[in-house]
Amino acid sequence: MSAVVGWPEHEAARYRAAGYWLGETFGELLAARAAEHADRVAVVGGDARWTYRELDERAHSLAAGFADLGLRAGERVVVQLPNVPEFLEVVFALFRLGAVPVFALPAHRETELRHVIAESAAAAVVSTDAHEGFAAAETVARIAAPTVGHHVVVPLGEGELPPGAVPLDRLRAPARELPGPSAGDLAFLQLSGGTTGLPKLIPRTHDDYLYSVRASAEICRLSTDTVYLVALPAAHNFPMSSPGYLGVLHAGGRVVLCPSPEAKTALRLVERERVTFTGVVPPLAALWANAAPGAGFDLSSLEVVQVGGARCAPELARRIGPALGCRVQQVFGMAEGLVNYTRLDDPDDVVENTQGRPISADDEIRVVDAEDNDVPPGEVGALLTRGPYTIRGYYDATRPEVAAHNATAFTADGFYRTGDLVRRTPGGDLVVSGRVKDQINRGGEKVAVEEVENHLIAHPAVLDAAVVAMPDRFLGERSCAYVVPVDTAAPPTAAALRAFVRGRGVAAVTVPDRIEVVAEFPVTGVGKTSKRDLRAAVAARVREEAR
Ligand code: OOB
Repeated sequence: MSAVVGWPEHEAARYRAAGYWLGETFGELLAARAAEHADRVAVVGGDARWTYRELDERAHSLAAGFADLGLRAGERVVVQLPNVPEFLEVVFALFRLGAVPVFALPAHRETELRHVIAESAAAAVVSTDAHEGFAAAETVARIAAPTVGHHVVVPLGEGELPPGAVPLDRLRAPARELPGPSAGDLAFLQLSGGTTGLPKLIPRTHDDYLYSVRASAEICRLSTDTVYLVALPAAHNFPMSSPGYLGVLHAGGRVVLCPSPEAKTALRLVERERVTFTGVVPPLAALWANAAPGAGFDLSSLEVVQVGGARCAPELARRIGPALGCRVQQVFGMAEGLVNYTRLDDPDDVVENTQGRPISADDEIRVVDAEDNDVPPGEVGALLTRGPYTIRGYYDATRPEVAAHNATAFTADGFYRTGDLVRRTPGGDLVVSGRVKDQINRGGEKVAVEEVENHLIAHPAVLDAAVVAMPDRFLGERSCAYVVPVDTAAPPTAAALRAFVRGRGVAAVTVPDRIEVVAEFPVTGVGKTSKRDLRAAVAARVREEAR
């Protein structure tokens, strides 16, 4: 067993023969684009505007610097950077060297950083001095495991440099030829996006990932005219490759890094840079759609706004287009691989009510029951998938606990158990209806969480709703709905919301047992609503009240 579980050779051969795996590395891709589009602007961020040539030269120079530091191909490097241009420079330098970035999110703190450093046995960490009030460099210096030989810092002027840390600028060296990786090698480790528990490491190769990037760029019709706003953290799979900034660089377009996803900051950049394309999570889409009409920004350049990463209620999907003056595309993906898109020429009904269909004709999809038998067409079941860019195992499979997890997270014939409940429409589109274990068991009566959320979001005063289980002495669990109002100054009352849901002619179990109106939801690193935190919050409230 090796650290990375690869595809069986006959499947790999099939993916090469089909033209999915082209044998190209990230470094080669950037070099090719730099040759084609040398003087076009590739990256805009902060005060920087780098052309393709500049980005390529910076990556070459930094790759030499990392090599001089003693970093070698195959070694893992935890990278925790916010949306600054140096993110791209660092990552492409590591790709070029064949060192393996491990993408921590800017929102990660000591617990998560410790975890990813240990799980990846990182040889180096690239961090900021400090960001978002988090003393990143100091924390890294304190927790760095014995394996971590190097700490490189991108100073944002917000904190101190610990002794031994090397500022990025000191690393740059004259560019030189480096052996570099092969396309079949491990390119990076992405983190799983669960809303429960610590992230797992997802090994992606140049070959498999670049296939998803090229195919996504085509589905999304990217071109040299595309101006893409990276509104979500650049370390996340969605803005990275669906089609993300890698898709945009592949197409020769322009990447604009947004320092914060907050509506004013993002929409101002859309106006200033004439952004054409971006991707957001549903809570952000709701905030932008709400803010845009009154904000006075010229959003006329905007062609497509993607929404994905978590379930987008049909009501929200309907609102985004008119509010932002753009087309909407739903994206249902996972860092483990499979990505589904509604297509840009799909009818409104499909765009609003489904999460689209896979990238590839060779993405195998199964919808199964608890015994792994296929459910009848159109019925809800657990989604299993296998294909040319979906992993066959988490990293590092030589470790017994990872191998044990792999044995349950994948079927014996290599399908990844996504944990998502879906149904397939006659047109072949997937509709995500929840997580395998995400239902409330109200004394035996099952409450479909997403159904309750849909009813609440249909109320005109509700911006977003998240329903979780709360412990109950009699029933085991009851439902608690957290609601964010459109106008925090004039929130709807719990009684009004309950009456509204009841008025929609639903079973009594569908009416939330408890409703909490809050200004905003706790979020995960990428901005998905953290149901784990909501569950913990209501459980604490219930305990308090019982005393
Ligand atoms: C994306 O990737 P991850 O790894 O952060 O999270 C994957 C999980 C999926 O298994 C699913 O549970 C959920 O996030 N999810 C969605 C969704 N998109 C992701 N659930 C419902 N509707 C959607 N549209 O989140 C990700 C990766 C690439 C592209 C887009 C999202």
